Amino acid sequence: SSAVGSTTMIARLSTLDASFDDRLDTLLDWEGVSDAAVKARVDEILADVKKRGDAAVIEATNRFDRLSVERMDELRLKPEQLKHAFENLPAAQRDALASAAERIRLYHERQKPTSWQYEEADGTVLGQQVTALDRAGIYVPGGKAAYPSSVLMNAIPAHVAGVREIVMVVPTPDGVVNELVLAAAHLAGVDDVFTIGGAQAIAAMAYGTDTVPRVDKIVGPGNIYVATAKRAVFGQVGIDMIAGPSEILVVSDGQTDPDWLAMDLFSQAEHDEDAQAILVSWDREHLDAVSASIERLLPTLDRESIVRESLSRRGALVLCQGKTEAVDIINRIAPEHLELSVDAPDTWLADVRHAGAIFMGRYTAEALGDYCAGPNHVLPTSGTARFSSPLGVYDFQKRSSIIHCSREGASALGEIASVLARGESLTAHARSAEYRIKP
Ligand code: HSO
Ligand code: ZN
Repeated sequence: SSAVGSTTMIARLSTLDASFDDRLDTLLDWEGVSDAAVKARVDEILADVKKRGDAAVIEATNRFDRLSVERMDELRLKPEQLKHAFENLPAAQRDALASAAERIRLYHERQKPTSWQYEEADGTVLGQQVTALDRAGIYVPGGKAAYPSSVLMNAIPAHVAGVREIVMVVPTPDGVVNELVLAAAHLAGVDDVFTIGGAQAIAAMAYGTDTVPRVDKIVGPGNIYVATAKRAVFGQVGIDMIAGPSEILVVSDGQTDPDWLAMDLFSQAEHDEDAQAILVSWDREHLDAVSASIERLLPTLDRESIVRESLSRRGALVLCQGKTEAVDIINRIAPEHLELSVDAPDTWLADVRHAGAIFMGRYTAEALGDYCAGPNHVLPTSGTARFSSPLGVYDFQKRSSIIHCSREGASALGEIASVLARGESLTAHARSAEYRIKP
């Protein structure tokens, strides 16, 4: 490899190295959040909120967020406050947020599944009816990880799905409110906002208190306390997923500007030190060029130290032998975000089996999808794209089966059911079915 490449702190891998598989596995290895001490503390908070409701929520909030409130209505925002936050944004922010919201809404409208029915020859009708959840709860982290874009991405699909009531919780440590988050909540159709966070907020939404309504599903990212609490209440309520650190895999054919690719890698790496950014190409000189761009651009970044840490811990520039190997790597990683920075990316699509979101061609920076292209940015991480999908309208709906037998149909099914029921020695089933058999 070149001299330029060797000065980079980002790992250089080649599929020809004997150690390639092991090194890639080590890079990908991510231990999900679980910590016995955290679990014990979270269980305590959950039990306290379950037992004492609002009083426990108020106490925990005062303690963790350094507040001194006495009543729950001090921790509740009115719809007018959300509207006010939106209207008072600088015009550029307001317009950008509104166009992002509109595009996200349009995209998710397409996802609405339809109810369906079909009729058999004897008049029996079978089908499926789709209904929305009554109440969804959206967790929004406080502090530096409070992304207004994530408010849109979590709440808009719920709204489009037809959820009757969308509750949002967002902690305000030291009483600091994030106006952009409130503005996004206004645009996304959030009904009720409570300024609470942590395990106490998850407990309040899962069990309900005198003030906080009990929800049917909780979505949204949070710290280890929030993730642990979500895991613990799962079953009582639905949850979306337990997200791992953000990841991007870029595949380049060598024809994209190396500076663009370096910045695409940075854009994920700047989320946090555990984020993962990997570039794969079969063009060695191109990898050298991207490596040089990384070195040159790194000192210009606002979040340089986070990016450096992320790239040196979990980043890699991978030299492969061609398209087939690149596709193998994609499907093995099952990345949250995949950029296909190649000519004719459409010809790759059929081979990509596992990826949360696929960004096609040189112009489609992941950042465009993170904010405003339309698709959701809540995506399966840590290889879970093998079995799960982006957050969407379907996460806020459920399906009921419909069976409507005609006289004839019931008779025909009665014959079958009777035999099967007797085989299971469930004779009340059998007799119930037999009553419907026409003499
Ligand atoms: N890339 C993040 C989403 C996000 N980016 C929010 C910027 N703001 C999800 O992986
Ligand atoms: Zn991002």
